[in-house]
Amino acid sequence: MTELVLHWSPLSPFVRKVMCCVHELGLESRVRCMRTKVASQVPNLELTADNPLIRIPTLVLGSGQALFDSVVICEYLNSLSAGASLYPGQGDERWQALRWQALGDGLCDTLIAWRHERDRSPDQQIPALLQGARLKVDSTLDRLEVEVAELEAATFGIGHIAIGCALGYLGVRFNDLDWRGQRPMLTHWQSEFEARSSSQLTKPPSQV
Ligand SMILES: N[C@@H](CCC(=O)N[C@@H](CS)C(=O)NCC(=O)O)C(=O)O
Repeated sequence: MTELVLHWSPLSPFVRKVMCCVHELGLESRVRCMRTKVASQVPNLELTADNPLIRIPTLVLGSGQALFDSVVICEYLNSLSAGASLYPGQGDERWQALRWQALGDGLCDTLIAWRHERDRSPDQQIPALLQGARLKVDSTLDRLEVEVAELEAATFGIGHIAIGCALGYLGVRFNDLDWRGQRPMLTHWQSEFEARSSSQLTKPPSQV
């Protein structure tokens, strides 16, 4: 079978999302991870040929064509699986799964933007951006706390993976943020997510 090459990095929550799908779908033997460094301020020009956006995850197929972003890659991987599926076929369940995926991915986007702003020297930071990011992260976590019962009732899939990886990224880059205190149900849900084998196998190394 043709080998798929994944441009990979250990701390990227979007790469982790793809790798969780790989493990959930039993596709480990088909995917080879290639360590690829990216940074928004130092574009990795070698990646341009596979992805003009110069981002990871990027998945190079046997044909040489490369797929991006994580949304497309995860659905492609799902299409390779003969048995398991991470996507409900149709109706409300499908839209809810895709909505949860958007919520998890959007949370990661906001956290990454927040981190970039936070890492600038204090005299260059824009307070409104920092406050806006905090507000969006808090409101997303509050909404997830309300939706935990629904998450638990739904068949595990792409939405759960996206949200679990976003919460994991909080632990990697925002350890100082006490998000768990007021959100006991989401805290419990995350510990169950982290106990899954796909989650254990993709756990990011502690903050570097
Ligand atoms: N929407 C994209 C987001 C991917 C993304 O933001 N990747 C980050 C790493 S976590 C990246 O490549 N950043 C480099 C850059 O933006 O220049 C996805 O779902 O894959």
